[in-house]
Amino acid sequence: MHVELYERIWMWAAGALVLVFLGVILVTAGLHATAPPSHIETVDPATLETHPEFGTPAVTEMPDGSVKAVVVASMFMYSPEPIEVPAGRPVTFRITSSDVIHGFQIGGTNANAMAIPGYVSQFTLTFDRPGEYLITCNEYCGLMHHAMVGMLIVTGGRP
Ligand SMILES: [Cu+2]
Repeated sequence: MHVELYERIWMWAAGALVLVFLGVILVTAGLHATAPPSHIETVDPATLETHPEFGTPAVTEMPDGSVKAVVVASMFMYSPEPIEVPAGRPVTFRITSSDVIHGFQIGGTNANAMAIPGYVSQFTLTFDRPGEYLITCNEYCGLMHHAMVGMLIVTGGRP
């Protein structure tokens, strides 16, 4: 079978691109720059208000010195607001939604999770620098989606 030279070049180029994209995924996953969603943990969104953890979303300090931030996303806000965490210590975010799917993206970081009713999204992040970080919803969730923002305040450490 005869394949034209230019067609052959494009075929090899397309194949090379696929390999490059796969390589990028593997490298970023291996270096922890990106990671797939944490684990499968369910929570009943109908009884969220009486849930021992998500009933009173808050930031708590764990005995080992790490920090746990429990967050509930709902139309069109995040609770608690603002979320206040210390710098230089691992913060484990545990996020769910009480109504529809929301996004939870922390500007200036690689933190980007979905808040899905019935499921708990979890990831751990250490903030090196104190300051204010804007949290935005990046999943269309209703008429006021564009106004759904939250504030993350990182305190202490060196500026
Ligand atoms: Cu939204």
